[in-house]
Amino acid sequence: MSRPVVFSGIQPTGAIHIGNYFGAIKQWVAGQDDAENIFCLVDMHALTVPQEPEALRGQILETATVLLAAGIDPAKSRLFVQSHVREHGELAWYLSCVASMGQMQRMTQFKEKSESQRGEVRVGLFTYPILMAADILLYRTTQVPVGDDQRQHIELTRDLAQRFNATYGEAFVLPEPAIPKAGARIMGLDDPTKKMSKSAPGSYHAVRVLDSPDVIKKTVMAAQTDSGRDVRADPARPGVTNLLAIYAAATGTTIEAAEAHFADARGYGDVKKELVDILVETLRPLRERYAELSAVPGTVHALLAQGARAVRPTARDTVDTVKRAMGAG
Ligand code: AQP
Repeated sequence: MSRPVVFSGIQPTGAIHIGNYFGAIKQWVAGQDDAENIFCLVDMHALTVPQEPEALRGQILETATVLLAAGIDPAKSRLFVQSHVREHGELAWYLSCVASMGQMQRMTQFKEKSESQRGEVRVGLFTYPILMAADILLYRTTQVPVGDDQRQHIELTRDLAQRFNATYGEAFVLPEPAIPKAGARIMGLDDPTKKMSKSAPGSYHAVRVLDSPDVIKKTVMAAQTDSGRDVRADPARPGVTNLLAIYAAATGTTIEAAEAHFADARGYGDVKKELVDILVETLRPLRERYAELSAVPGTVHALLAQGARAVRPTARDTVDTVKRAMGAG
């Protein structure tokens, strides 16, 4: 039996926060021995909304360094930048000649994302799911860990692969969506009704994984909670529920265990203080490793180049198969 091939992407759209870390990166690091893992910094996806070029370049390097510092091991997994492997864009074109407008117009995330765009909406935002399908299909991926918001895109990927295989002959493996193991959904600290997000404004919105202990303290102590004292998870009290979720994620326990732990707390202040200490200690090794990696210029770029070289033959082979099957070239 060959090992599963797992493709995961992350957008270099801002500083990595504890939502990305507990919800995704920690799981990615832990699963490196279970599958053939491909981790892709999807910079071309980031460009579907306006980006400042210098900032984007910096964020690509920072995100890659954070992933390595968090424990993504280039000896076990592939880590590379999407735009370094030109087959992503190439396959996206061929797939866009298979996808129908009707199919694309049914993508609900486009409707949501385009509404939040001030000014004009780019065509790339509309065709984004085709590029995502290309990312996945290039590597004969068998599993894609995704949250609910991405399910429809995996369905589209499967539909495109099926349609292609039926029309032109077997070229693609059909991927399955995989529910990430206990991936906590962390909410914004300034507004616990909204998902913690890299691109959300406000310095008190998120704890970023590279924040200093001092900044972590300020951010957590300022977290929005209600006026109660009872430390219990409750949909009517999203602030304290979020603090408990972060505590559970950081300590590797459940929300119920977190509630039991804080049963004698004198109020939310106690929870916040303990959470500060735990987050500072949990993130300390990552911060230290980040500083080590950054101290040797060129290290991360070299690892990213190595990752791109390692995945490229498979990507090229897939695109050549597709071109041949369609009669191009
Ligand atoms: N708040 C969150 N809680 C748990 N998991 C989260 N992830 C993101 N936010 C949370 C997970 O992190 C991985 C990488 O995310 P992404 O860069 O592909 O896109 P995203 O979900 O759009 O992340 P952000 O932080 O919200 O970025 P922006 O602001 O650019 O949209 C994914 O596995 C995601 O589930």
